[in-house]
Amino acid sequence: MSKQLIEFQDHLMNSKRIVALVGAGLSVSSGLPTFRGSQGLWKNFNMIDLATPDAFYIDPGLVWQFYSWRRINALKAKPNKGHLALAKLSKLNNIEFMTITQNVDGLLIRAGHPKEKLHEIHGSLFDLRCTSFMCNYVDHDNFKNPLTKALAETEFEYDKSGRKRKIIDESEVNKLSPQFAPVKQIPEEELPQCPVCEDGSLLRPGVVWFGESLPLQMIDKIDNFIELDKIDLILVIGTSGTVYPANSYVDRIKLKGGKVAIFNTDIESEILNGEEKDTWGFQGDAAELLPIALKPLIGDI
Ligand code: BJW
Repeated sequence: MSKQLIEFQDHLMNSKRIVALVGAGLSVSSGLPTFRGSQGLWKNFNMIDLATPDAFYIDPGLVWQFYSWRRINALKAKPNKGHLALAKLSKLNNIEFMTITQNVDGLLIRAGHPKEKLHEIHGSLFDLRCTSFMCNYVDHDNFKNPLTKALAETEFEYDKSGRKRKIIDESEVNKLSPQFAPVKQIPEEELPQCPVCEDGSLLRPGVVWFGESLPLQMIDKIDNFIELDKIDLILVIGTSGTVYPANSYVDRIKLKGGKVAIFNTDIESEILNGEEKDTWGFQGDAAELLPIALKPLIGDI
């Protein structure tokens, strides 16, 4: 057992208040891609570019096909051992615990993580919201597939003449010519519509895009938990830490004397060498690392 793991587990056993901050890396071994880096591609598009209000405004049909594909993949995926380890940690009675997840895939809930200790700060793939400013219609936990007839078959490619071709392997996408039309055009009336608005406004995925506000009540709950008393430990799992406000929690907790444990396939060498104060780094697949690191508290998975 490494010196870092021994030190971490010693601190873990003595921690009374713990926060887990989760990102896309936790769901990689369940088969879901991350946003940044070589994995973050859907057909010919960069996933980050599609997860924006501008992209939806310009071409809601394209963005709905992207989210439809994500919904199908998330439903097909199974929670991995990392999700299960975290869910088990969240159910211990002798610690105060909260998970802040940036993931919208619902896998932690499906792993048995109690909803009241889980904060999905970027929303959920399975919530749909009305786009009308005047309407606050939200459809929670909608697992229907396809959402409309036009959104069926997001696994197909369409060429310029409208012929479809099934992609067998996602790696094929990179071999397509730049001219290849990657998705079909869908008129707005064939996309999910609000059942409440009389003019049938568009529904949109219930996720938080760049420049949009996070759910304020949820952010308040997180702030209260962090400010109430010192957090002994924050587990930073599979996130690049590039997005605010998620990335601010680590420094806030550290400033108040909390320690940090990072689980990621890509970790700076200073952290791995134990040169960063109050920070441990565990490099590899979070799904494999978490059950090992948390074992003294949660036992076997
Ligand atoms: C593994 C692994 C394995 C791989 N095991 N690890 C300047 C201009 C405009 C805006 C801003 C600005 N400066 C700051 C802002 C704010 C902006 C922001 O942060 N921008 C930065 C990019 C600069 N933030 C916002 O706009 C947010 N809103 C906001 O701040 O409103 C104000 C407000 C705050 C608080 C209260 C009220 C109001 C909104 C941000 C919304 C982000 N949305 C997205 C899309 C969500 C929907 C969807 O899923 O489609 O969220 S973008 C995308 O990034 C997604 C993710 O949740 C998020 C974080 O990504 P994550 O999870 O870290 O994934 P990756 O791919 O980046 O990293 C994966 C990691 O896993 C890597 O490190 C790998 O190494 C690792 N890994 N395999 C372990 N097996």
